[in-house]
Amino acid sequence: MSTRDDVLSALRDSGDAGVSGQVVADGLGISRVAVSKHVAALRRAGYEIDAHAGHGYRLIASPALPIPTEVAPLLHDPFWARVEGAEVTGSTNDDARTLAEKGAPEGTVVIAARQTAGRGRFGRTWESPAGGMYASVVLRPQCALSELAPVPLVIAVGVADGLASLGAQPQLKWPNDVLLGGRKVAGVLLEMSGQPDHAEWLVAGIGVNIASEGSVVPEDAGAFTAQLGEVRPAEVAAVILDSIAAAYRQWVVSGFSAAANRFAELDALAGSELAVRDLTGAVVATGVAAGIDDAGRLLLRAASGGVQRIASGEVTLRS
Ligand code: BT5
Repeated sequence: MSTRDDVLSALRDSGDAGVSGQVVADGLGISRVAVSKHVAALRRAGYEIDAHAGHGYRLIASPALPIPTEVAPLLHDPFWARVEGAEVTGSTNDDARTLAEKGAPEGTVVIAARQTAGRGRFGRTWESPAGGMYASVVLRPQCALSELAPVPLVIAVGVADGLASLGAQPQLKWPNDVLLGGRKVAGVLLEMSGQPDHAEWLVAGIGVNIASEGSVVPEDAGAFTAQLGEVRPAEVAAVILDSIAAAYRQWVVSGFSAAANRFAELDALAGSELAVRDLTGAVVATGVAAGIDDAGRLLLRAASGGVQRIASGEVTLRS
């Protein structure tokens, strides 16, 4: 926690009674001027804070955004080592990669409520308007790079489980899409570094569209609707992150089978006629989707009855 988080906690803890700048300063071992600078920064970040001579500071309202200061206190899983981020950043994946390269521990998360350079896979754009959840998690599994193939699916299962626990009915589209009402509500971007026999770090980036007061949802995309007063966007983000931690831990401890079973339950493609394309858009395989294998590859049953295992590619339904 940063000093700013500590100042915010002191304001939260004091409730309606408020707390004087001097008491906060003494409690944190900083000057009153430093407290007033942190209060000014919190106001710039959207916190409404009253200041009255005699009463000190009083927290009136918090921003309804999935930003670090709002999400961090709602995370329950001990997996989370450190919560970083800002209201807006270029790409949380870039920020998390920088932290990972500097040695940030597993369980470090960077979160923002808007991105100016959000990325999808293969350099595609991830639209990241205000109010969505944009998070990147540093992972350090003790394994070879070749064992990481199922991880995007594990993370997607975590996102789907989080949405399901909030009452939504998500589906999964191989390899990394989470759908609500047939539309993409979330995507997962995995980036990594290491030697063939040893993964040094992984950064799992997760973008989730959240529809709430003041948020924007990209056209044609799915969105989880967070009603203010019922479930706040910061809570949606915290539930999804905790659920990702649980899915990841299960993979580390027991392997892919639990996530694979869950993937099969939520599989939006099973039984559909598919075309798989490579990056140039050329069709490289067609057939009927028959689930995934124990390495997370898509199984495609051809008209001849043979089954092909697809490790990567873009999948579209054939009309
Ligand atoms: C993904 O790529 O689905 C991975 C998205 C990962 C985004 C997160 S946000 C936090 C972290 N920081 C980053 O910079 N990135 C990660 P892909 O499978 O390549 O899908 C990209 C495609 O999804 C685009 O080409 C669009 O067609 C579509 N798309 C873009 N933005 C979208 C959105 N907000 N909602 C739904 N679909 C979107």
